[in-house]
Amino acid sequence: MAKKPLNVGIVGYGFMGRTHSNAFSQVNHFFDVPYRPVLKAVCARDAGKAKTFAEQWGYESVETDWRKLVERKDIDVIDIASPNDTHHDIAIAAAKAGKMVMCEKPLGRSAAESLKMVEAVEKSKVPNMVWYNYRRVPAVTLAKQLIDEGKLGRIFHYRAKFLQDWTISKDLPQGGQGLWRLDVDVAGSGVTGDLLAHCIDTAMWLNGGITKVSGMTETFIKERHHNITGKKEVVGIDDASLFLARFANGSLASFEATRYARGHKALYTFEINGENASIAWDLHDLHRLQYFDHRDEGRTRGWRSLHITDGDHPYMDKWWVPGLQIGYEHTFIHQVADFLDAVGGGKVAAPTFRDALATDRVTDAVLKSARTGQWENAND
Ligand code: SOE
Repeated sequence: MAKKPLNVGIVGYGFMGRTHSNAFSQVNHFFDVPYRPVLKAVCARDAGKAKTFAEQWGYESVETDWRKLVERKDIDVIDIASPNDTHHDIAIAAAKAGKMVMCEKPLGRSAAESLKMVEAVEKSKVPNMVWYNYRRVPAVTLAKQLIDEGKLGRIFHYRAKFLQDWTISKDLPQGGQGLWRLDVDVAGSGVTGDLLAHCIDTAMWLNGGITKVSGMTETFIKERHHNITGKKEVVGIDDASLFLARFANGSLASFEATRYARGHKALYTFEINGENASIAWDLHDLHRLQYFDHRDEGRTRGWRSLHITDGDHPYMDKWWVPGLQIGYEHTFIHQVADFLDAVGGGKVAAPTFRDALATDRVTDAVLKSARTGQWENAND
C-alpha cells in the first residue's frame, strides 16, 4: 500500500541529529508503517555544517533559523535534536504552527519549562513524543511485558544506575559544541537531567509513579574554562547524582548516575525484585534479559540469561533471523515506527510530552532534595 509522505524538519545535527535521521531513513525498510518520512530540511545556525549534514543524510534543504523551519508549509513534523535550552521555544512555536513535535530528552531544563511545552502541544492537539529510546530496547520492552503480565508479582525493589567517565579531567572545558552538557544554562542540570532522566523514564514505565525522593549531588570540579565566554567559570551542573525513592506501589528504589565512574562509558543497568521473580538488564549486553523465577523446580532454579533475538520477542520479527543481534540505533528506529503507527491510527505514542513532564518533576525533586537535605515530593 502506498505510504503517505511525512515531511520532517530536524533542528540539530549532532549525535542526536544522527540517531534520529538514521531512524527516519531506515524505518520503512523494516517496518510496515502508514507513513514514509521525507527528510525535507535540517536546521542549524552554522550553514556550512548544516549543508554538510544535509548532503550526508539526504536532507533536501537547509535552514539556519528554526523559526523559518517552523513556519514552512511543507513541514509536517518538527524534530528537536538541538541542545536543551532550545527545546522550549522551538516546541511551543512548532505546536502553535500545528506541527507534530518530537523532542530529544530531557523535555525541558526544568519541570516549569516542560509544563509550558505540554500545555502547548495539548492545546494544539498535535502528536508529540520524547526520545527516551531505551524503552525500545527489545529486552527492556520484554521486561515491561513480563511485569504487566504479573510474572514478577508484587514488586519490592527497583535499582538503577547510569555510569560514565568522560568529564573526570579538570582540563575539560565547558560550553559549546559537544560540551554544552557541562554548561548549566544550556543543559539545565548535569547527570540528573541527562542520565538519571533515562533511568527514571524507564522506571516509571515499568513500575509506576515515584512519590518521594531523597537525593544528593556533587560537583567534583568546581570551575572550568568556558568555551563561549573564554573565561574560567563556576560549574553549575551536578557531576554525580544519587537518590532513594518510594514508588506509589510501595516498592523502594535506589538510583545513581555519574560521569566520574572511571572505566564506565555508558553503563545503564536496572534490576527489579518481585515476590515471584526478578529481572536485570545491562546496556552493555543489551540483547540479554536476566530472569530468575522462584517458581521454577528447585534443583534447576537459577538466573536465566535470555537472548532477546527470537521472532516472538518485541520488535525482533522485523529484523534478521533468530539469534542475530541488533543494537543502540535500532531503539530509535523502533521509536519512529511506533510514532508513525500511532499517528496513522489516531493513537498516542509514548512517552508523550506529558509523560516526560512526570520525569522532569522527579529530576527537579531530586535536585531540590539535594539542596534541602529533606525528602521531597516527586510529583509537585
Ligand atoms: C551523555 O553522554 C549521553 O549522550 C546522553 O545525553 C544520552 O541521552 C545517553 O543515551 C548516552 O549518553
